[in-house]
Amino acid sequence: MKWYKKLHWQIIIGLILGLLWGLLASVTGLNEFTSDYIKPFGTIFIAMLKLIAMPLVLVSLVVGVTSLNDTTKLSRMGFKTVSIYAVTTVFAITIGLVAVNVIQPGKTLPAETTATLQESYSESVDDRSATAELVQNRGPLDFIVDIVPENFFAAASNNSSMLQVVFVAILLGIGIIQIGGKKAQTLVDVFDAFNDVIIRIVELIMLTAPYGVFALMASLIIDLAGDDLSQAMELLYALGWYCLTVIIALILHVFIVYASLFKVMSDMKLSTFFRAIQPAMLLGFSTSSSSATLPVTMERVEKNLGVEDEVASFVLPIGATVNMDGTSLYQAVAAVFIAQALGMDLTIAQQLMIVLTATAASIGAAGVPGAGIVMLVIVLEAIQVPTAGIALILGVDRILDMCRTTVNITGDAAVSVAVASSEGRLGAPNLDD
Ligand code: DAS
Repeated sequence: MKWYKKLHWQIIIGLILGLLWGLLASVTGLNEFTSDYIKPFGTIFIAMLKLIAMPLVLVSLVVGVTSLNDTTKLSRMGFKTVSIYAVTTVFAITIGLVAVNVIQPGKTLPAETTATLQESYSESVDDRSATAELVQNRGPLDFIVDIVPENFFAAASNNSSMLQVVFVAILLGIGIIQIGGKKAQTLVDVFDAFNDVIIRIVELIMLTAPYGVFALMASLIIDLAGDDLSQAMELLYALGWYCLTVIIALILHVFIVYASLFKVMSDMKLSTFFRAIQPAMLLGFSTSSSSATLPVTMERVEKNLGVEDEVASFVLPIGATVNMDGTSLYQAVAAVFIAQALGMDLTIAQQLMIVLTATAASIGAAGVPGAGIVMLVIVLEAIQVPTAGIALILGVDRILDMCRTTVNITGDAAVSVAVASSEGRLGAPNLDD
C-alpha cells in the first residue's frame, strides 16, 4: 500500500495546483485555454470512474454474496453477523441523511453560485428534469419495478440501471451458492479473479487522480470565478461545511451506534475498545484501505479485544468486503450535498432511494482507496442527480476517505465483539501490548 501514501500527497498537490491555476487563469484570461485543453482531462477522469463502477458493483457483489456461502447462510453466527452489519449500515446512512439535511452544507452557496454550478452541469440537470417528467406518470411501486431488468446486457449498458445490476449480481450470487460443488467453486474463482482485476483497474484509475483533480478543480474555479473570485471562495466555504458534516456524522455514528451495540450485546467499554483497536484505526486512516488494514484489525480484535479466532476470522473478512458504515454514511451526505449545491430539493422517496442504493454501494465498494467515490455514481444515478457533480467533492475526497475507512474498520471490529459476546466466545481484553 506504499504507492497509496505517495498518491495521497500527489492528489492534495493536484488539488492545490488546480485551485491556483483556476485563480490564475481567471485573472489572466486563460479561461478558454483551460476549458479547451485542461477541463477534458477532468471529464475523462470522471468518465473512467463511471466506467469502472458497473463492473465493480457486479463482480464485488457476486463475490460478497458468495462469501456468505451455504454454511454461513444457514448458521446462526452468519445470520447474526449479516443482520447486525445491515442494521449498522442503515443507521449510518440515516445519521448521514439527518446531518446533511440539518446542516445543509450545499445551501451555504448563494443563489447565483448555485445557478453557475447548474449551468456547468446543465446537460445533466436537463436530463434530470426530463426524467422528472417521466417520474410524474408513474405508479407508487414503479421504483421497485425498475430494479428488475428485462435484459441484463441492456442493464449493464448504462449506469442509470445500477440497481438492476445490483439485483442481477445478488441473483447470480444466490444461484452460485444454490448449485454448490465444483462448478460453483470454479465460478466463484472466476469472479474472485475478475474482482482482483477490477480492483487493480480502480488502483490504476486512482493513479491518474492527481491529474484529474487538478483539471476538475481548475475548470471548476474558472466556471465559478467568471469575473470575480468570490464564487470560487463560496464553493470552498461550502466544501468546508461538507467535510465538517461528514466528520460530525461519522463521529456521531461511532459514539451512538457502536456504544449502543455494546450496551445491548456485550459489556465492552468504548474506551477499552478504542485502546485495543487504535493501531488498526490509525492504519485504516493512513492507508484508506480496509483490505490493507484487515490483518492488523484481525490481530488487534483477537489478541487485544479477546474475540475468539474462529469468530474474528469469520466476521472481519466479510466485514472488510460488505460492511462499510463510513462509506455508506459518506455517500448519503455526498449525494444530498451535490443535490443541494445544484439547487435540487430531493423528495422523501429520493432520500429513501439513497438508503437503498448507499447500502448496495457500500456492499459493492471494495476495501481499497477511493472505492467510495466510484460507487457514489450508483447513488447519484438512482436519484437523477448529475454524476458530473462529483467534480465538486473530488478535491476533498482523500481526506474523507481516510475518515470513512477508519469508521469502516471500527464497525467491523465492533460487530465482531458483539457477535463473539452473544456466542459466549469473547475473552478478557488484553491492553498490555
Ligand atoms: N477506502 C475504502 C475502504 O477501504 C472506503 C471508501 O473508499 O469509501 O474502506
